[in-house]
Amino acid sequence: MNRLFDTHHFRQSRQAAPVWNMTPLCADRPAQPVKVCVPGTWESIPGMGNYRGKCLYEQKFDGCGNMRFYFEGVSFRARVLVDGKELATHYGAYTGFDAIAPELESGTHLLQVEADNSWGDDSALHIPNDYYSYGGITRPVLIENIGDAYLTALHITTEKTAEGWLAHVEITAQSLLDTDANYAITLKIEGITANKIPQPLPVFLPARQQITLRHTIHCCDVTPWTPSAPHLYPVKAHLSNGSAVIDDLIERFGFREIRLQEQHILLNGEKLTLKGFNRHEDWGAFGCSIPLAAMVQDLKLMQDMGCNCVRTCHYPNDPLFLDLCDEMGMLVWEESHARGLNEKHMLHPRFMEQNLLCTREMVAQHYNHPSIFIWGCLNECADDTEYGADCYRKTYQLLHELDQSRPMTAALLERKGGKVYGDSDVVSINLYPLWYYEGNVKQQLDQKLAEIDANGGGNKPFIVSEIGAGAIYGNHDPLNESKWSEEKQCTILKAQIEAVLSHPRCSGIFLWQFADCRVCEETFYGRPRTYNNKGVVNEYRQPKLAYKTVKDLFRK
Ligand code: ADA
Repeated sequence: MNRLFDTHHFRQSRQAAPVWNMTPLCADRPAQPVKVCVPGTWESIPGMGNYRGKCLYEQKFDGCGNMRFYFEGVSFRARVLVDGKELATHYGAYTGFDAIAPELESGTHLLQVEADNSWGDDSALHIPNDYYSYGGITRPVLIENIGDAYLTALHITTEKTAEGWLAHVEITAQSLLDTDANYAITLKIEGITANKIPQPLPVFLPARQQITLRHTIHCCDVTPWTPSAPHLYPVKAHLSNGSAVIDDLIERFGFREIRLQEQHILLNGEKLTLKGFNRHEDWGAFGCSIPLAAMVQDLKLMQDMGCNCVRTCHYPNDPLFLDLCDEMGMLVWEESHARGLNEKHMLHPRFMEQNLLCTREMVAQHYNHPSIFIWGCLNECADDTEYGADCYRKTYQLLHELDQSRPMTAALLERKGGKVYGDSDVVSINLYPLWYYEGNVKQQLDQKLAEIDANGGGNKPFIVSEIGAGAIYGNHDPLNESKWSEEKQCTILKAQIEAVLSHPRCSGIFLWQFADCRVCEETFYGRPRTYNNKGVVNEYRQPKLAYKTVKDLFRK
């Protein structure tokens, strides 16, 4: 399953068989295929816990005609071949991509995927970092039959007007034909009454090209999406060639409006106070390939602690997790991939291309999730240099071009200069008083806010995007004096949360972090267990004492 709802009723779309043959492509490992489960990470396989390199995944499939293969995520470089012919390559673990095999003869064919998580000069975003870049086909794979033309995207933007709700629909169709042809698209939002029954929209598709149509539906009897009543609507599009339906695409969305008013973030006109966590996609035994039931548990634990939001630090998340957030009313800060890149990293010749590609793919693929209330990018990069600030501005600009219905922000490091406070919609700061350095949390917030106000961020909402402290699960110090004890973590978190939530200028807090996560050994030897241990649950979701501290304060 790649989504929590059917995305097609007409198109033949199935998940690839879960067991694949996988062969490590490395001179010092036996080139013997082993059976592995997809989705999954190879680090879960005994003997491959630290493998950094390439593996070849293979499976046979039956097919004929035009076939499409959709990969929700391969970590972190991918090469896709059918019957030995390369069809697609992709960089970046956290966004989906497809490969089309045109006009296959009827019969059994071979699908091969080369996944590669080795560091390299071509990689600007995946570098040794304070989280682990796992290897493998880590998210679901779909195998689909498509015709001569098919629907590639369906985006809904909802707008609240004095007369009621509007749904602005953008739908994209792609031709695989060598000649121009005429088609028609019909659209239907299930569960609403529209003031006009939508008629088929004519679409002329030039040979091998794609066309995007725009259409606005005036909707009556709408139940808006809110965190306490997360009402969702399916929208169905059909593509026909005059006589018959040839493809369909189903998406799901919610009617809701995000607006900024001076220093506040409003959801459907009501002021938001955000209380949530930063969450890495990482789970002890499964790495970044988290089973659905474990995702549900994560959300239930966070909601039990009184959270209304989660930040997908530091990359786009599995759409299944976002679907769950839509259904469970959890607000999401979704972020494009980049963490802690200094100016040298940002000067990498591929950096901007890879950063903007990931940003584009994130917005295109996750546009319809009503739970996503803000886009983030470039966590703690070099916002203090002219060149770095320019990279921020270009990324912000792209986010604005791609989506005018949501604000954007970036989690900036407290101790940096901050040339870009005036450029984002919301100003967000990561700070670690009482953990990395001593001090008074309120005073540090006041100081930072004075600097932000004096540098263009004064009339904007302000979020504490990271704050927290570490503890090793099971390590106790009843005297509450030593770092890494569960008791000390509670003391620090209590002071941090109280200071932030009582500060009149703060729209919210994202604690660092929900669960302990594995880090790369190359640069983070200083982290005990080679884990970032600032979770309030450990990597197996066993609660530390801080779980109750957060719950008491968030639920107060
Ligand atoms: C940062 C960073 C996180 C993590 C955290 C920490 O601010 O954004 O990825 O590294 O600090 O634990 O120090």
